[in-house]
Amino acid sequence: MSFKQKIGEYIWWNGKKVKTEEAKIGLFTHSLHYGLGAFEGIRCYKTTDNRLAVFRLPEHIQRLIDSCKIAHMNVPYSKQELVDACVEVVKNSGIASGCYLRPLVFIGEGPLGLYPGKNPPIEVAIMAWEWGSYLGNDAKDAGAKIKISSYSRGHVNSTMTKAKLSGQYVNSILARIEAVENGCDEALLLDTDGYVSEGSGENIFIYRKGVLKTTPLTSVLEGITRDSILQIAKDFGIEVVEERFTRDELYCADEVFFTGTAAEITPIQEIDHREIGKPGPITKKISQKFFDVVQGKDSKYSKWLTHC
Ligand code: PPE
Repeated sequence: MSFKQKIGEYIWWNGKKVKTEEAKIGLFTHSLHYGLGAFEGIRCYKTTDNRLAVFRLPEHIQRLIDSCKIAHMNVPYSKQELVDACVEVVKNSGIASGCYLRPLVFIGEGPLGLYPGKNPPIEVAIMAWEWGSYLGNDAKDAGAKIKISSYSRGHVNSTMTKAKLSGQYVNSILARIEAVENGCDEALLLDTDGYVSEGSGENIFIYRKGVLKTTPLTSVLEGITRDSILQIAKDFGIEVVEERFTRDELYCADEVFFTGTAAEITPIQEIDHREIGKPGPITKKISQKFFDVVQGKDSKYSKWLTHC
């Protein structure tokens, strides 16, 4: 394996501590062929008191369990066991500066064919690695350049929006490739009715006429960062609404930003060659608070941190 980022030394695999470089799967792994698998992305931060804390860990594990239920995958571990396993992976990772955790539930080796059978072999692995700025440092500081994708977010009867399923990310990957090959940092997908949906791996917020707006949950992943930002904004007394909006409203917004575990808060400076501008005051205020919260600087939100 050759990675640019630092990879955690051990993974957790079906209840066991395994050296990352020794963890291998076979070519008959069902999920590798058909994409029925579920995953999470969770960040662990170094806090001001020099400890490590995982951000909203129980909420991420609950979403993983929900994803697996939607996908007919019976996870043979309890929520608490998976929470404990994530903490163990952080401790065994050898990464002291904070890391990204990737729990993955998939169907292991067995007979191929679309019907996975009544009791397919369910595998659970949790990996860790260091993940810097998702869309690059320039995008994080000055703002990302994005484009509306020619690909739509799947219809709600084809994309299970409450599930973070591996196969659903083909749509995101195609959109991301298209955006990058057109000189942008990220894609923004519309839903099948033509309304703004989400980025390939992020939820979106706009600030316009004194109101902070994000899309309703119908066509998007129920982002945990999205939920955190809604709570932080409400606590600041900012008016927030969750409603559908169109791409032209986006062009006219005063501020636009993405939220996501990997993307954290990424300001957006340009959409389809229309300038939004440098990160604005609301984006900065919310972003500052978010980074204070994840580093344990604001005790009001300490319930969101699981110390390792
Ligand atoms: N929408 C999508 C499609 C999505 O993949 C993510 C997370 C979000 C919204 C934001 O959700 P949350 O992380 O709970 O705030 N995308 C994950 C995977 C990124 C990847 O490239 O891999 C992530 O940010 O961890």
